[in-house]
Amino acid sequence: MKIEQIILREIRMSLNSPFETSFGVIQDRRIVLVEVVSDGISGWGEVTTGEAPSYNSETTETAWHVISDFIAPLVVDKLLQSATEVAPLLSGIRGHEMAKAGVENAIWDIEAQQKKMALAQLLGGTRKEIRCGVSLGIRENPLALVRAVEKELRCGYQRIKLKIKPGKDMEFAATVRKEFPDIQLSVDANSAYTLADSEHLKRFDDFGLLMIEQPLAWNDIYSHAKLQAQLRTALCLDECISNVHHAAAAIEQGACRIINIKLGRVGGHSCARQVHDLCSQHSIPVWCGGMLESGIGRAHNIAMSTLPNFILPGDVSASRRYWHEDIVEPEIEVTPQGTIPVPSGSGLGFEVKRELVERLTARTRNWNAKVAVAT
Ligand code: OSB
Ligand code: MG
Repeated sequence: MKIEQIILREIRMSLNSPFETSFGVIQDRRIVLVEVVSDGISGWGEVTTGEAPSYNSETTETAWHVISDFIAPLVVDKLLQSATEVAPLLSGIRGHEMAKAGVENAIWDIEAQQKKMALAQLLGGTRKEIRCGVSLGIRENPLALVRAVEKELRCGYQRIKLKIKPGKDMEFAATVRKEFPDIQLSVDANSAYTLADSEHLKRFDDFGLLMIEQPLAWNDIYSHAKLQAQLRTALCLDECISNVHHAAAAIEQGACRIINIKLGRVGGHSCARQVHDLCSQHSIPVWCGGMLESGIGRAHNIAMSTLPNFILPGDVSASRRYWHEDIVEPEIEVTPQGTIPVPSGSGLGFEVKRELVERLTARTRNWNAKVAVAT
């Protein structure tokens, strides 16, 4: 496939309600969308950066810069046999995984459409439906959290994850567990603790949690290994894993028993599949994390979650939990059993609502392949 055109757009979307994590409150999203055109086919990718460098080091603005000044010029006009060639092509650009993933994933969408296959099938996915959980932001008090959990359980979600931070942790988890003794429950601290808190964190062992996600620093696998050795509850790494070498180190050191895979954090479908396969070989279950994506990022998450080792329910939930109106149709819906049926149409299996995207667009940039001039 010849990469004929790359169109970068920043869209503005406001979440239905603010989402609070240990690093802050998220409300107004600035999302970079990547459209790549080859042989008249458009493929779409989403850059999953936050607006601030609080989850990892990337931001909407750094992704715009790195795609504009380094990635797009390298990719436009290239003749590729497969989307697997994109990661090696970009390997000279250090880091910036989310920026890279936005572009690589758009090219995966094109390849699937060219082969008239669902993206899930092209990736080697085996599931016809994926299992869904929800991630609940920090609430004012435990009672408000219990009400939120109740609502999600009524919708059928199979696992509830509670965001926590120091001071809004034990009492919240204890109250939810007491109210719902049998549900699959986990907590996510987004790096809000240190090893000095290990006595405190051990108290989570009383709550029968499925996992504790990323309690310690975003780039510190070593300390997670020290903590895991002191806990009965499984640790799950999120922020720490941005490539397959990180996953190998974490597994060998015993830093976690579960890994959350996010397409953006690891740089796209190629790397996500490598991490998936490595975890599979070591009997480490994986699940798909979320970054408050629009429908485009969500559709990529659904495709990835069909790989066989995505055993645990992911943070991939219905469009309506996030947005008044999503940018894909049909919007992503969850069954009363807490699953999403995997679409069978070619590529992502969802249509992008172009008019809506245009209306939400705050800025755009365009790269075109050189046109051959007849002499
Ligand atoms: O750590 O999983 C996380 C949102 C923003 C940044 C980090 C995380 C999250 C979530 C939300 O938990 C998951 C979702 O998209 O619903
Ligand atoms: Mg997380």
